[in-house]
This record gives sequence, C-alpha cells and structure tokens, in this order.
Amino acid sequence: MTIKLYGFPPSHATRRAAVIFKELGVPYELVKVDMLTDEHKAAAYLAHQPFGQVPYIDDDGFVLFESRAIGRYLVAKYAGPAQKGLMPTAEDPQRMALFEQAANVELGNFDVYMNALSWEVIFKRYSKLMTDETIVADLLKTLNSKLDAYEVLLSKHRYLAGDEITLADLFHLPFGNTMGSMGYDLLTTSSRPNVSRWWRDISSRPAWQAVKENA
Ligand SMILES: N[C@@H](CCC(=O)N[C@@H](CS)C(=O)NCC(=O)O)C(=O)O
Repeated sequence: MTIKLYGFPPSHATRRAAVIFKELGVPYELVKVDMLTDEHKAAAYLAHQPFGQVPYIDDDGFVLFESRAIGRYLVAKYAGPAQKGLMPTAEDPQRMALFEQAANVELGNFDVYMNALSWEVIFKRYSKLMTDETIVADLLKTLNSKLDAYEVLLSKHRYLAGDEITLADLFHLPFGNTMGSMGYDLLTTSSRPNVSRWWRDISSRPAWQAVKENA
C-alpha cells in the first residue's frame, strides 16, 4: 500500500519529509491538509497528530509525525544499500555520533532561528502583524555567526557529518531555500566558500528540485 503523507504542500516540514521520500525513490500519496482553513486543528486531524502540526505519515496503519523522525523511519525501512549512509547506525559508533552531532546542529543552530526569521519576514503578515526589523537584524546576526561555525565544519569535510551526505544535510533544505527566497544571501555569500559549495551541492539534488515548491 502506498504510504500516505498528510501535509500542506508548501509547508517546510511537509517538504522536509517529502524530500526524503524522493531521495529514496519511495512513492507516496500526498493527502492535502489545508492549513489555510485550519484543517490541521480539526478533531479528525488531531486524532492522528495531537499537536495540530503537519506532516504525519500513515504507512499501512503505522502513523508517525515529526518530519525528521519520518525521514529516519523511511531510511531505516526503505533505504537500499547505496542509501544506508544517509543515516549512519551503531555499527560504526563514531560515524553515528557525528551524524547525531550534525542533526542536532541543524535543530539547535539553524532551524530554531530560521523558524523565527520566517515568522517575522513571511508569516506574521498572514496574521496582519508587522515585521519587527530589530528582531530580524538580531536573527540575521545570530545566523551569520552560526554559519561561520558551519564554514569551519564544512572546510574539513564535504558534508556536515563527514564526506558522505546524511539526513542532517537534507533536513536543511526547506529553510535553506526560504533563506534565499526571503532575499538573504547567507548560504551563498562568497565570504563562506564552503557553506556556499555545500548549499549548491545539496540544493541541486533532483530529489529537492522535485519538492522545492510543493511536496
Ligand atoms: N517539528 C515538527 C514541526 C512541524 C510544524 O511546525 N509544522 C508547521 C508547518 S511547517 C505547522 O504545522 N504549524 C502549525 C502549528 O504549529 O500550529 C516537524 O518537523 O514535523
């Protein structure tokens, strides 16, 4: 049975899950949850995702939410031999630990600030609120310093957890793309050549190109 991905096609987290389906070549059926009409807050949706957030998947009755957990599950269950490296396991404790380090870097040093920045620059206006330019400037300053640390990591190896791409790199794609669409060059500036090399590399992958606009 085809896995169902319940999500809102343009949402960051829905596309974060979708890009992993595409990387693995696992077919999915997107079931659109209309966030514009608050479908994600309706009782029928909350029965599967009690936080009222997109996405979740239904794999033949197995329901799972949190886009990064979905990515890990898909790799664990469906990756072919050439794709196993997307999620290093305890067979190689050091590789696994470096992967977990990179995955936590994405959550703690990128996602949290990009969430806040996109709220200020893009989403506030949907609630008829004004962008606070002081907050924007602060967030950009923080993100610049975080990306300076990425530059150090990426000057030592091709991807965040080593020379092989992992889920930790791919998890950056939705918000990294939004960085550019908001008009900020933090991922492409020549002052961080390794970050821009890495960003060009991961963002040009066919899997991302397929879901960049909509899951
Ligand atoms: N950590 C969750 C975040 C999910 C999330 O925040 N989704 C957003 C859309 S991108 C959402 O549903 N927001 C509505 C809300 O939080 O009420 C994941 O990665 O799946």
